[in-house]
Amino acid sequence: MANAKPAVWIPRVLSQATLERAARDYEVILNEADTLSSAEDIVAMSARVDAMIPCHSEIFSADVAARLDPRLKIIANHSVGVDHCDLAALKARGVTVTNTPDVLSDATAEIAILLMLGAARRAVEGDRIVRSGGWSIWSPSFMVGKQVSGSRLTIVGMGRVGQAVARNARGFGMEVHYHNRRRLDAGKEHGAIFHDTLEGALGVADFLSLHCPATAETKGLMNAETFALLPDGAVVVNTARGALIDEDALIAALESGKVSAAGLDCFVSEPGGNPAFAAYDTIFMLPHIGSATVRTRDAMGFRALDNLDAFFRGEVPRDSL
Ligand code: 8YV
Repeated sequence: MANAKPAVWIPRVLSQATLERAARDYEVILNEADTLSSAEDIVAMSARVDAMIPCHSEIFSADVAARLDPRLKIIANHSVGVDHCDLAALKARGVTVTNTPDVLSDATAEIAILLMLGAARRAVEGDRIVRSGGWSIWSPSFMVGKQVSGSRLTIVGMGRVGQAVARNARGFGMEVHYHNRRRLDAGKEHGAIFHDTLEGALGVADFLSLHCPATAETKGLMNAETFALLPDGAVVVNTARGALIDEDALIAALESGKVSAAGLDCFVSEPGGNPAFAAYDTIFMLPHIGSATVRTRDAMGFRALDNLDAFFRGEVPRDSL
């Protein structure tokens, strides 16, 4: 590090190991209250620091980007998703933006599998029945769900997380299909069946798992028309971004039986989620915890710090966007 340590704003409480390393190498301003920051907070802080390590919860819109103080040089995100950043506007202001790919793929894939199993095998309803003391019958026709093994799984977005989900799904004996902008190299497909159209991939999706970023093109990817393409009784899982699903259309698909269950770790509105979903035992919900393991939080924090270190050494950080 150079003599004067660069100043870094950390607006959320990251893992202990991350905070310790950050404090060793930088002048850290930490929001110990771990509260959400407004556009005004972000703009005001940009005059006090050279760098920020935000999460997906801090929004760098075009408006915020335009008002940033020129002191701020780099936003080293503690997230792989960067839909909270207007990349073009930040680039226009000369701000470097990085993310944390790879290190959260396995943890997020685990949550996708948990949601898939929980939704298919009626975990919400089962837990409620036992927990409430309301388990008064048992019958072979009681709580019958949809079998995961031997079913077809369609993955939309076959990047790092999608490939980790495919790996796990093969362990369950699922037949993996996928739709992606580009077909994977044969060495990475491991037998997964490529569909060059979303329509084709949805048509075989007994189970559907979404793993693409939220962009203008993917917003509302699953809507009334695309839900209609699924096989009857499909199970829909989303660990990517809430914006990929039209939530009213999902409710309509659950009501009609087109979708038998859903597993969601992300929602259009976060934190909080969609209150209308609470009425449905067929929706297994988690509060955006895909990457929330001790090991992965440390890895995300260290990856963000690696990017900062490279930047302040005068190098191009490996995860520059
Ligand atoms: C995180 C995420 O929970 O990386 C992402 O894009 O959505 C999640 O892994 C979050 O961003 C943590 O900062």
